[in-house]
Amino acid sequence: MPNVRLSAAQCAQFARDGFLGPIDVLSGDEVAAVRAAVAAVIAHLDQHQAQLYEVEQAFCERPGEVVCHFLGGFLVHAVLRELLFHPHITGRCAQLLCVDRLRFWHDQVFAKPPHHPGVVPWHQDYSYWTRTTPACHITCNLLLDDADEENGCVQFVPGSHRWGLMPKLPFDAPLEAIRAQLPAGVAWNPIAVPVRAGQATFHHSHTLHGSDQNRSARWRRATVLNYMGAHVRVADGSTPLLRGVPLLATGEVVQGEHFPIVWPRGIERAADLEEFAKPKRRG
Ligand SMILES: O=C(O)CCC(=O)C(=O)O
Repeated sequence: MPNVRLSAAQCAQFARDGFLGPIDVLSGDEVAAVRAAVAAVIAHLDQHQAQLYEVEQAFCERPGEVVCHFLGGFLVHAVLRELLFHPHITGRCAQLLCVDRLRFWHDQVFAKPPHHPGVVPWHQDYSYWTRTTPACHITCNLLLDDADEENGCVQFVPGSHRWGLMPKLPFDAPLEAIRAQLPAGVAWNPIAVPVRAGQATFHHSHTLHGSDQNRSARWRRATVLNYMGAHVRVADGSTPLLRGVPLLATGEVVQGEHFPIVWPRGIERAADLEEFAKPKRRG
């Protein structure tokens, strides 16, 4: 098992600010493989659409204006499936979330082509995840291209994970839309975090974050891994939590082949990979 322990100072920084990074995660070869996998899925997004959990509707309608965003890349590409279990990601997430057992929730891709006007509006991840409880979730944002302010790197508001839950906004909302919803008296002091390809940031489920448009001639692609404590349950079992996932009852632990335990690396892993390798029709 590689040593993936973060220092006490890094854990304290995450607890104080609600985010941490950049942290080295992937080798050069690994990031090249994930970048190629993401590019392959994007190149045939229309063919993969039925198998993915979701492709952002506003992007499908206005790809020249809205950021390319989809959920469930792990369902269609073996390299993205393997990534869920990467110990440099899962070990750090388990440590920052202070859990012994970490469960995969879902993955996402955010891709901004050169000179693209799309933004990711300021949001809190948990505002999209209230059908699961308790809020014991964490996000790893892994960069596949070098990201900086010019090509729209992610920005975070330090301390905003302590501001309570704000409303969920549409993905194609203006960058600053959440500003009208902030609690009274809070300090709005966003920090842009430049990250190199193969590095990641980690953020708390309530930390406000967003990203501006890509004003550069370079791509800015990120694959995002979302995890939760193994004890997280279904808060609303009225419909499947994600498209194509078996229905789980309200109160049941979120579990099953789509939501494997990823830390410690367990026996669920081999069976899961085999299951997802089988061709399926979804949607
Ligand atoms: O990559 C981005 O621009 C946004 C990412 C994001 O929303 C996330 O990592 O949760």
